[in-house]
Amino acid sequence: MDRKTFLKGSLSLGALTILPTNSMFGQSLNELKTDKLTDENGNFVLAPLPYKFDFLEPYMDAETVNLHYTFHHGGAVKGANKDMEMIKKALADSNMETVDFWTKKLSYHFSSHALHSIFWTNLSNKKTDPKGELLKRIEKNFGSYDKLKGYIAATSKNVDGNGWGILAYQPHSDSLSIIQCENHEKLVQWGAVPLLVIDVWEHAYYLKYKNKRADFVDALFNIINWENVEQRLELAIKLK
Ligand code: MN3
Repeated sequence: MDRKTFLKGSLSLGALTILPTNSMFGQSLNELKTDKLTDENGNFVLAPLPYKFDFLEPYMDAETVNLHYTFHHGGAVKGANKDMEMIKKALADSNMETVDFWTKKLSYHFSSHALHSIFWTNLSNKKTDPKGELLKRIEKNFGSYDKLKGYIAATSKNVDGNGWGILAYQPHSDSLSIIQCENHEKLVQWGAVPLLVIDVWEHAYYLKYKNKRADFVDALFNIINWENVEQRLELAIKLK
């Protein structure tokens, strides 16, 4: 297969991430029980936010959620669609240098879309704690829930510039691990399935927390939806 054929084939691959069933977030599920990132034509779509803008108050204020979802996540979706269009056009013109340019942009925009789609469902308006299989694995892989909290909080707070702290399932070792991500697409570990993603871009907290990223990360532990994380883990194990 030459490179052009390969790229054309890969355009239809929506790297879908998983979303659980039987939750309040069920409306964003598609028939594959994945996060809904694309429509039936393969265009990227912004799924409805699974709650109202003020749902996460007071830890995440309504204005931040509105701007974050509408313009940052929404902007990534628009960007990814444009990138895809430009790649198709450049392929049709056999202009591979231009393909490279837009592919890089697509990596950034698509990764933003995928991570934000998980992020919204990872949050809730009530405090939960990990239990069941998730808690068992947290204790096995990190020692305790408190230790995991410390690790993922530090990883998130210490991102250079904008990025994410991520709790992921590693199918190769059947274990949980913590990944630090810069921007949306750097330091990626192929194969890892993100279960919990913590957005530490300034747009996620600056209106309310100003320059206090650490306070924002600590506050997030009041609204993490551990049930969603557990459902994502169960599905990741099943799909292994
Ligand atoms: Mn963000």
